[in-house]
Amino acid sequence: MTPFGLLTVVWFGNVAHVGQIVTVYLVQSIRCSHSLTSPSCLFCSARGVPLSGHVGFDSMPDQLVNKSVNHGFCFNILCVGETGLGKSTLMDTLFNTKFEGEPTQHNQPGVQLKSNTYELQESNVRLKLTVVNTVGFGDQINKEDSYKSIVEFIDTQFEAYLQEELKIKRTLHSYHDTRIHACLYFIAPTGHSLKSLDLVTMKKLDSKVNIIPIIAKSDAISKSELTKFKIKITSELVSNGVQIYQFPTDDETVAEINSTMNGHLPFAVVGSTEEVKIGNKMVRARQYPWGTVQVENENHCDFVKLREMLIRVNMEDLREQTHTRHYELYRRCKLEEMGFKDTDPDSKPFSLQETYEAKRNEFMGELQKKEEEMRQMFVQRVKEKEAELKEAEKELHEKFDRLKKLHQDEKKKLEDKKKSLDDELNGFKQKKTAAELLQAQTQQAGSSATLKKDKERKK
Ligand SMILES: Nc1nc2c(ncn2[C@@H]2O[C@H](COP(=O)(O)OP(=O)(O)OP(=O)(O)O)[C@@H](O)[C@H]2O)c(=O)[nH]1
Ligand SMILES: [Mg+2]
Repeated sequence: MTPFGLLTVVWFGNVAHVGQIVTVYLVQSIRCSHSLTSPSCLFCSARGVPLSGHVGFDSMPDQLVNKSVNHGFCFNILCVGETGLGKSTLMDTLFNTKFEGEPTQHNQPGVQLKSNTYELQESNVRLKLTVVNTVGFGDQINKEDSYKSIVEFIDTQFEAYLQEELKIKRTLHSYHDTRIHACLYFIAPTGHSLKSLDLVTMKKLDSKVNIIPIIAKSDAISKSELTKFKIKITSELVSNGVQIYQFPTDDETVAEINSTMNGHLPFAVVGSTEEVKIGNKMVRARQYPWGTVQVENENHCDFVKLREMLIRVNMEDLREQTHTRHYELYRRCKLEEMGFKDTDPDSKPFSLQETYEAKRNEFMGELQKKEEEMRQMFVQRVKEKEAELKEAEKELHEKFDRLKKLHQDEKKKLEDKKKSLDDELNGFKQKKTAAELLQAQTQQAGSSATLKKDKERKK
């Protein structure tokens, strides 16, 4: 236990946020519970030294506030809701300005996300506000995939932040953080129940973003219907396991107002940029033939509650929740997907170096396995080709032998024929010679007989 027994701790939040979100979250008193010094206890092991005078580190909160004010803040709101539900009007009303934006046509082929960033300044505080709109949401006949582009958009912003974090040279202090801090989900003032599209979309988004459901154009519902509608929506969200953002109640300065406001969700809002004179004051209102709805009158709608909760009380918590809950989940899943882990199978701490080496070994092992497989496949192919070639060679040899034999037979036949023809020719030649001899003898006999006859005649 520290000599003081009581230690005041100023909690700054996540280190990755320092320089970016630098607000003092909590000044809390922590009492160390160990009666004897425990070496593992941070507070027991820290040696307490009594100060004999004012040193000045109690100005740390002021230093942080000054630094963050100089740096400025950023806040990103995603407005999800069907076309024409009053998203742009509500944004204009919330920030008391006129953001540009044209009404959307109902003939969009799919849902697109359109983002606009504005630099706002109030007193000496600068706010970089990004408003993202879901263009064409709920306009398609088949709305099955409507949530996909929203989920993709949110993940893309997380991925961009993760990539920045993983860089060797990080510039997170000047990085424009585009992660969505609050999702205003606009519910149509049907007075019935939530549409399937609303339930599916909210369910898909609840682990990625802080959802604040609001009933849009709530001047269209009567007071008694509105109470029932709110109860119905809340019970449907609970029964479908949709986690909406709860205003935090752990900080006692805002615990009471936040817990009361949690009971008012979903806020029933009315938006208008039109100013009407009520009494001697100009107020923002919507005028109808039967009366006027004042936007900032808490008896008329919950607009003021929404503004209080979203901008004045919980803006920082929304930013913190985005970083510590939603981004952390995305980051964890992504790193696990990439093979990083904090502990080994025996639950022993596993350093980044070890993870890298394990991953490298795994990769090298896989590479070797692939190489071996390829080698085996190559050998197999060569063997197959060799066998094919041998078979072809054998067939060729057989064909050659067959042809050779055929040729020899043919040759023998021809030789036999030649021999018989030669014999025939010889026989013919002998016969011819004999015939010629006979003919010569006959002629000789004939001429000697003629000569004898001529001699006898002369005689
Ligand atoms: N009754 C009523 N009408 C409203 C309210 N807010 C806005 N409107 C009207 O609804 C119409 C559409 O408002 P927008 O703010 O353009 O709606 P949006 O959701 O931005 O529309 P897209 O951007 O086209 O999707 C306008 O005529 C607004 O005056 C409201 O709270 N109550
Ligand atoms: Mg709009």
